[in-house]
Amino acid sequence: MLNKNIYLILTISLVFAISFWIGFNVNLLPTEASINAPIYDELFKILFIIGLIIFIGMTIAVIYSLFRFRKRNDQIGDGIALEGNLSLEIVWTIIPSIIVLLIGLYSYNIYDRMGGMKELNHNHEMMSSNSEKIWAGISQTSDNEIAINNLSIEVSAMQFAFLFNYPKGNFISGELHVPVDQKVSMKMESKDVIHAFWVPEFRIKQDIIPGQPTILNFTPTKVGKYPIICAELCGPYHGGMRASIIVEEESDYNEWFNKNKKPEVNL
Ligand SMILES: [Cu+2]
Repeated sequence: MLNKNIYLILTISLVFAISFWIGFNVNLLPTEASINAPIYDELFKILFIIGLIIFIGMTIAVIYSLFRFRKRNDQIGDGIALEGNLSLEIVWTIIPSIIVLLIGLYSYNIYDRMGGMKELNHNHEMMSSNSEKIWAGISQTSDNEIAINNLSIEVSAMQFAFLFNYPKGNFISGELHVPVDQKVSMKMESKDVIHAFWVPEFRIKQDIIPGQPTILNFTPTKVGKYPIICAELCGPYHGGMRASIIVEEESDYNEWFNKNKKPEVNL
């Protein structure tokens, strides 16, 4: 019996050790290209490790049972009838409840750190002219930070494209350009159905809803070109609804911005 317990403890320790090793050494996610990415990846790592512990543990239990409890030659008829095991049922209810509760609290904390719990209807620069209700979004920017740069962008989503309006430059672009290491604030509206703005490398995703503007703020941290993908099934060409975000050095961004800038038309 003692021997058996030692094997059990050893196996469980091994499952934990392997799961933690894989969790910390195998990266399944794309590059981390925004300040949200490392925060999000913390949560993913924890979920991945929990998943690995369950997956490896279950696989070992199934394979062990297949051999250990297989039908022997001298065994005929049915096995013994088992019915109920109160302590086992309590254990397998309490452990998952605790895990789910902790994941819930931790997710809340992660979402809060990403700016998901911030007040949305502050005097956002683009909205100061009308007191329009902002319905949802991820905010991590205060008004002052937005006012000092040109990075208030208006996103229009439609079947099946994204358009980016730069109000300060008075132009519209099909490609989203932003400078690295600066906060970007986007107000997003849909012209038809529900779409979603998703940049996997930034670990951000926000629905774009007709008639209900949403905002999305982010700070890119790595120069490069990343895909913008519509993440809400929005029609037959939903799969082709993609755009690109180009994160560039500030000087390159300014050059691009000034090249596209149109003079203000005073009527
Ligand atoms: Cu779409």
